[in-house]
Amino acid sequence: MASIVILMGSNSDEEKVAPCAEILGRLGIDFYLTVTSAHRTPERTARIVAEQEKAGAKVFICAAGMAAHLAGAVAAKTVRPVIGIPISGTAFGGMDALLSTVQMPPGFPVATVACDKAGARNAAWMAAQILALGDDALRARITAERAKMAADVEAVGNEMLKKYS
Ligand code: RP5
Repeated sequence: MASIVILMGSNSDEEKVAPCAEILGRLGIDFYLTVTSAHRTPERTARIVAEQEKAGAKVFICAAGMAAHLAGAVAAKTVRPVIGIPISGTAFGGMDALLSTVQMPPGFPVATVACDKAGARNAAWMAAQILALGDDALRARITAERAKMAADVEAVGNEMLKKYS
């Protein structure tokens, strides 16, 4: 059973979504990852949401570019939290996907993160934090990862001090 479902609109999104999977793996969280499109395969999208919700999925993460309706289409089919990652790569530099993902009608929220890899990373952290509401061991792992990030900043800060003093 996968706690998290990661969906992307096309395999052309894979490289930008990969950091999401990498972080969930590092945190020891099971995930289900596949390609499905709000427009090209609407029935497949609805079927995956129903099947994965039945199998125990708790959070859906959806990445799409252009007229990015995948997260919204998933939000229409579940009351589980849906996190949206807008993917850039068009003449509009991701603004099209950002607005398509974030501008949901009231009652059907999509928690929208930044575009591309930065957003993919935060989608993983946000999903993990949601799961950690009911999982103390996971919360401890997230806290430990934050301590590592703080130590890394401390280390590079000290390097800079040495370099410029
Ligand atoms: C979106 O259209 C996908 O999420 C992708 O970002 C974009 C282009 O898809 P491809 O034409 O590369 O398959 O639906």
